[in-house]
Amino acid sequence: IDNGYDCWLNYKYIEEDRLRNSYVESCAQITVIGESAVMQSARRELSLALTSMLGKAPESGSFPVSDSGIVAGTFGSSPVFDELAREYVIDELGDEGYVIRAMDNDRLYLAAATDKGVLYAVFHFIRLLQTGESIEGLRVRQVPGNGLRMINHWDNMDGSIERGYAGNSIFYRDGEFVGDKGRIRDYARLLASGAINAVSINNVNVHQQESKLITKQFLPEVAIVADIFGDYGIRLYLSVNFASPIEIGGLDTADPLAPEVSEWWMRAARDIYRYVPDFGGFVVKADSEFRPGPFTYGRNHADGANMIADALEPFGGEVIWRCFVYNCLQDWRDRKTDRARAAYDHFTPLDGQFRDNVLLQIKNGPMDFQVREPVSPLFGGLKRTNQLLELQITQEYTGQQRHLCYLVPQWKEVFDFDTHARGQGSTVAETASGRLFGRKRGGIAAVTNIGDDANWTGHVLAQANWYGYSRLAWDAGLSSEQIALEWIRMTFGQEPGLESVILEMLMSSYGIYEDYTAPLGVGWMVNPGHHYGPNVDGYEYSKWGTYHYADCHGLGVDRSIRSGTGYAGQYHYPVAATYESPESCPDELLLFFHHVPYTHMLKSGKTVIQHIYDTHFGGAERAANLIAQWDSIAEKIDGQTYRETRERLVHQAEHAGEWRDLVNTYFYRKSGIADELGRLIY
Ligand code: GCW
Repeated sequence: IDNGYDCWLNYKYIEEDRLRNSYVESCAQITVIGESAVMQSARRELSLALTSMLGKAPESGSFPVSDSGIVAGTFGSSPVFDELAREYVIDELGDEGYVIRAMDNDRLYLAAATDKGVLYAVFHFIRLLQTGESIEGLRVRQVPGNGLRMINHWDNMDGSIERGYAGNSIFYRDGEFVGDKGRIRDYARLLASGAINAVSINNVNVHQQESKLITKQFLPEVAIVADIFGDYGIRLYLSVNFASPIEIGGLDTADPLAPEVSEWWMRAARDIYRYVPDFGGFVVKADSEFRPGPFTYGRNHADGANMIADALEPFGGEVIWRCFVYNCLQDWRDRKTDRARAAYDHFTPLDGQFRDNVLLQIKNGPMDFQVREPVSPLFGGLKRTNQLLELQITQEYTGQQRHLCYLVPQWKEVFDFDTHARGQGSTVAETASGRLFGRKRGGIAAVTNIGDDANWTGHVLAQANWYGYSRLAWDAGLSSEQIALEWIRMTFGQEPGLESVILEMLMSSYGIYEDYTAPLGVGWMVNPGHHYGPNVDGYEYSKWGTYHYADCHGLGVDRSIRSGTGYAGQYHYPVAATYESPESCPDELLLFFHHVPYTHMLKSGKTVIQHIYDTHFGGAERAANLIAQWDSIAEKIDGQTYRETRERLVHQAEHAGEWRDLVNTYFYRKSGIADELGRLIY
C-alpha cells in the first residue's frame, strides 16, 4: 500500500517513456567499489532505486569496469577515479563532500574521499532521477554547509514522545528497547538520504529509566541501534542526566568540580565506548525547567560542560550543551526580568571558556519555537565557542501536525538573518556552521517530528518539514520552493497538475498559520501544557511567566533599551537600533519588542487592531481554502493519503475559525474598537 511509509524513498516507476529511457542506458550497469557497511548500504540503495524506478534490475558491474554504467567509490579505491581526483581538490571536499561526473564514453562516476561521501552521492543521484532531472553531462560537486547535521529525539523509554504528534517511539516500548529493529533501519535510510549524520535517541528531559541508558543494562542494545545508524553513516548520541552520578552512580553529589564526579563520568565514558566505539557523545539539558545542573553547586555552565567533555575527549566524543536556560517562574510584577534575555545573559560571559569538543545548542529564537520570534542574539554574541542551531521540526507551537505548516520558509529566515557580528554578511548560516569565526565544529540540530504512525509524521504533508530540514542542513542556500518541489516529486511522482497545487499549499501554509494565531510576534496565546489551540490569556495568568501584557490600551512587551527589558541591546548595531524603535522595528516583530496602543499605525498602513482583525479573518478563510485545493487533486493521490490528509485539513479549517473568533473577540472587547469592515465579532 501507498500510505507514505517509504516517504520520499518510495521509488515510483517512471511512467513517462522518454524520461525513463533517457536514464536506462546510463544506469544499466552499476559498480560500487568497497565492502564496508556504508558501501553496502550505498549499493543496496542504488540497485533498489534503479530496479524500481526503471523497471529493470541493473547488472552489477565487475572490476575492472566495463565501458558504460555507474561507478561509485572512494578516490583511492580504483585507478578509474584518478582523473577525477586530479581535477578536484580532495581536501576541499572534506569527509562528506562528493562529486558526480559523466565522463569518457557513457560512464558516470560517483566519487568521494570517504564511504559516507559515496553514500551521499548515491542518494543525490537517485534524487535526480526521482525529480526528473537530466543526467546528461552531469557535473555535480557538493560540500555540506554544516559539519554536524543532527536529529534530536524527545523519546521516552515508556514509548511516549514529548511533543510527539505521530504516534509512539520507534525505539522504545514499556521501558525497554523494541525487539524488532526493522523500523529503525528504515528510519536510518531516510535520514541518510538527506545526509543527516548524527542522531540523539532519547529525550533531553532524562527521566529515571533513561538515565540508565549509559549503563551496562542498556549499552548492548544501544550498540545494536548505533550499528544500524552506523551502516548509514550516522553517529549515535544520548541525552544524559546531569545528576547521573547521584541517580545511577550512588554518589552524594554531582558537583562538576568534585574529583569523584569527574572520575565517575570518565568511567561511564569508558564503558560506553567499549560497547559503541563510534559513539557521538552526550546532549545535556541542565538547569532548565527543573532539570539538575551546575547551578545547584554554585558552578557555571562551562564548569559543567567541560567536566563531561573531558571524559569524552579521549574517545573522540563531544558534549552538546543546550542553552535553553531561563527562569520559568517570573513574577508578573517584575518588569525587568525577561525570559528572552536569559540564554544570552547566561552564556556570553562564558564565551571562550568551553572545551573544543563542546557545542552550545541554541534554539533559533530567544523564547521557544513560537511561530514568529526574532533570531536568538546568542548567534552573533558568541565568538569563541562552538555553536549548534536548534530548530523544532515537530510542530509543538505550529499546529501539532494537525495543521499544515511548512516550516522551511521560517528556517530560511533564521539562516539568512544577519547578526552583523563581523559586519554585514554575518548570517546565522555562517555563525552556526563555525565558518564566521573559523571554528572547526558547528552545525544544526532539530527536534524530529516522527513517530511510529504508518506514515511517520501523522500529517503526510508534514514529511516535507522533515525532508526540508535535512536539505537545508546540507545547503542553507536552497530555496523553500525548490525543497518543496523536490519533496513533492519524490513523494508523489512527477505530475505537473498535482505538483503546483501541493506546492501552493505548502508555500502558503506558514503565512496562513501565522495569520490566524498570535499576532505580530507576540506569541504564546495557546493553552498551557499541551500548547494546542487558542487561549489568549493562557500563559498571561499562569505561573510560567510569559506575557503579552494586553489591557484596554494596548499590548506587547517592551524589550527596548530605553524603557524596556533591554533585550534589544543584545544585538549588534544596526540590528539593535532597528529593533529599538517602534518606527523601525519590522511589523511582524513589533509586539515582541514594543508595547503599543491598538491604534498604533503599522508600516503596512493599518492599525494594530485592524491588522489583528484582517489577518484573523483572512487566515481562517485561507485555511478553509486548503480543503478545496486538496480536493482538486483527489484523483491523483491514493485514497488513504487523500482521506487522512483531508480529515486534518477539515479539522484545521474549523480550528482556525476558533482561533479567529477567540482572538478577534478578545481584542475587540479589550480595545472597544470595531472592525472597519463590520465583520462578525462576538
Ligand atoms: O518547548 C519546550 C517544550 C518542552 C521541552 C523544552 C526543551 C523537552 O515545551 O517539552 O522539553 O522546550 O526544549 O527543553
